[in-house]
Parts: sequence; C-alpha cells; structure tokens
Amino acid sequence: MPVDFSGTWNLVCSDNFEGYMLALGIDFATRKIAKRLKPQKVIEQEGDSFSIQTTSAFRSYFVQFKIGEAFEEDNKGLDHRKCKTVVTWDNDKLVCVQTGDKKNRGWTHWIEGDQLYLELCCEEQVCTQIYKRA
Ligand code: YOG
Repeated sequence: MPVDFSGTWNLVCSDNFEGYMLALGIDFATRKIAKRLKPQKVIEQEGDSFSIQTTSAFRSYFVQFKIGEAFEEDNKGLDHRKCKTVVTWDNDKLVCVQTGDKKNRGWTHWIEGDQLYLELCCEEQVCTQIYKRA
C-alpha cells in the first residue's frame, strides 16, 4: 500500500520560511504578513492524481497534478513566476521539481508518524514545515 497523504493538515511549525521567501524575492511587507500565517492544507490523493489546497487568512493556493506528468505552474498569489513542474515518487516521498527562473526550486512531502512534513527549496534556502491532522 502506498502512503496516503489525503486529509486536512494544519501547520504546527516552520523553520526558515523567511529564507525561502527571500530567495523567491518576496517583498518585506508581504513577508511580514506571510510569516505569521498558519496555513491549512487539504490534500486529495486518488491513485496517482493529487490536489493540494493551501489556505490561509491572507492568500491561498491550489495545485493539482498527476505523478510524472509535467505541467505549467503559475504560482498565482505567491511569487507569480511560471514554472514547468513535475511531481514524482521517491519511495514514500512526494518530490516536486519546479523548473524556471529560480535554481533548485521545488518541494518534498513525506509522513513521519502522524505528522506531515514539507520541505520547500529555492536556491540555497530550505524551509521545513510540520503539519498535524486537523
Ligand atoms: O505547497 O508550494 O504542499 O502547492 C509558499 C509561499 C503566503 C503568500 C506556500 C501564502 C511562498 C505570500 C505554498 C501562504 C511565499 C508569500 C499560503 C507552498 C510566497 C508568497 C498559501 C507550496 C505545495 C506543497 C503545494
């Protein structure tokens, strides 16, 4: 049985989100608001089809994809840069590569115990977040 990420997840801690936002070129005022947010993720996983809705009081972001199928991602409401994005499995980790203007951009999700982990990368910056089931 493959790992199932489906569910509603609330952010409980975040490390170096500031560094990640700086690497993306997010302005000071937006970073100040964004770093206080406690986003919620609703993940739906059906076979190799995923949707991830990230909701916060300030901005929200929705993405859907199939494993191994590249798509154009607009990052609307985030940094607005367009990427060619593909998500694949690395054992039980969900690995996203976002190819575009920023080097080494992407994210990885995995589950450890009852916690959902998210590692966000851009250039030299790595942000690690932990979510718990709502
Ligand atoms: O999730 O890529 O689960 O999409 C990263 C924000 C903050 C807006 C959030 C809104 C990067 C202002 C998406 C936060 C900073 C700052 C809640 C993380 C950009 C703008 C939306 C992400 C993946 C994996 C799925």
